[in-house]
Amino acid sequence: MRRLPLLAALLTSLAGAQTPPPLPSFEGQVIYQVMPDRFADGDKANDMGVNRSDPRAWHGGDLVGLTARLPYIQRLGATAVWLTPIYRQQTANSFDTSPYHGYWPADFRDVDPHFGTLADFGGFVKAAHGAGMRVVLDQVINHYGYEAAAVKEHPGWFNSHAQCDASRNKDVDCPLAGLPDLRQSNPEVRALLLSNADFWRGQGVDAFRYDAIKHVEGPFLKELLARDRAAGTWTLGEWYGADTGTVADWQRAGFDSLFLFSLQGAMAQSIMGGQGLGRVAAVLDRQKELPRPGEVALFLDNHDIARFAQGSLFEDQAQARTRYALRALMTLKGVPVLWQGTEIAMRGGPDPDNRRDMRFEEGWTPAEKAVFDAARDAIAVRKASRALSVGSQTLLPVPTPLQDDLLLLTREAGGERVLVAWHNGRARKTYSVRLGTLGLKADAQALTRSLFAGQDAKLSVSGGWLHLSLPAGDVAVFEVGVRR
Ligand SMILES: [Ca+2]
Ligand SMILES: [Ca+2]
Repeated sequence: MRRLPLLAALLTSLAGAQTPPPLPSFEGQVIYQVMPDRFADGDKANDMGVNRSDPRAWHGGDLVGLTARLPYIQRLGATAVWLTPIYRQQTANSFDTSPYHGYWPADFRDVDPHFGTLADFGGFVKAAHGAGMRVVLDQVINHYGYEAAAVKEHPGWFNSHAQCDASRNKDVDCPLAGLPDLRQSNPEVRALLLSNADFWRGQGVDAFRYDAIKHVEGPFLKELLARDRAAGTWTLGEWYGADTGTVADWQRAGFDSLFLFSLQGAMAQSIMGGQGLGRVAAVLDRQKELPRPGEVALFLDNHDIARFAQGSLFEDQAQARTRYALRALMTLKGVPVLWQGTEIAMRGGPDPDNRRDMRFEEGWTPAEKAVFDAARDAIAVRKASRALSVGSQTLLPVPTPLQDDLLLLTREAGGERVLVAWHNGRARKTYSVRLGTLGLKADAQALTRSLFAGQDAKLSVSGGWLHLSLPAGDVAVFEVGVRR
């Protein structure tokens, strides 16, 4: 009788050895981030306590409104939607702020009535999948809301003051912003959180964005990630401020992806702040440290930091540089994530000003429409090119005197090659660089224009030289025959 389980185990391991399941992947996807309360109001009947003139109050957006606006997101070209949390929230305000943002959960297995119902969420998932889009749902695993009933009902689920004081890892065992801090090593908490993931997976969710992983117990996270991976659920961790080394560590620990905050900071300083491109090159140069560089989440801004466009005093300059940054983002290896409104260069300072209500075509200025058109075009160019969407990426050694203003890289997949040029100069300029200096070989190539629409950028190759004519503050992509 004891031999049967052994035989079964042997057969299972043999089957496993034959076909290891592929790792969940979002390479080639473009994610659009939505905060449902601030996106689209499709049902006035659930607008309890809504006050749109108060940036800290509920604004009325909901799942029905989001579902109705899916064609907008699809027209932009995104292939996946990330929703910030939709859980049932604490009903009270804290710090004069309502829980419109979703990060103060009271019940992890229900939808807040402001957003609609679980059936509304099911309707959204069905519509998204019907449009060929994936759904990424925000999961909170570190805390409950301040006023959640569970805090009084299950005090043993939370780290006490004494446990926080005694801890050698305060990031993990002490409250984040004073929020009731879940003790994941408590068996009941562990079981609750693991089954929460199963519950939302059961609603058809394709991927989880895990909030505040810096503050969650590591052994629990690893167990959670192993279960997600086995179920085919892609995982995206938010480690606030993560650089390449942190992303690499957590990819090795089981996350498919983390947000690369260091690239966000470098792009804000270089592109919006007008500083040299050296910071960006320094981040991209570390790509080789990543176990899975194609999965890393790349972004310009999100709901926790000031808007990318806020980096300029002038609206026209902010729009021009956001267009430049959107094009830049679409040339990089990784998974681009666009926060609602960045595609029209929405402005706004730190929370809650960065969460202004989304505006659609009927409310745009011609300049905002132009930014949207450039974003849509850049996404389309990326998706049409295997090299840009999933190809390898090689940073080229630009001569030192040019490094502030010029960043060059190649993307390559199969026989398809493109050369990407980021130009940070304040004026149009022509560059001639020896191919040998860049580590490239090439046959002569007649004048080639950038793949991005409405852009006067040109490349040619002759006599061992690469010639580039680039507009001020912009990114161009060229199909090329150059080889490394
Ligand atoms: Ca509503
Ligand atoms: Ca914690």
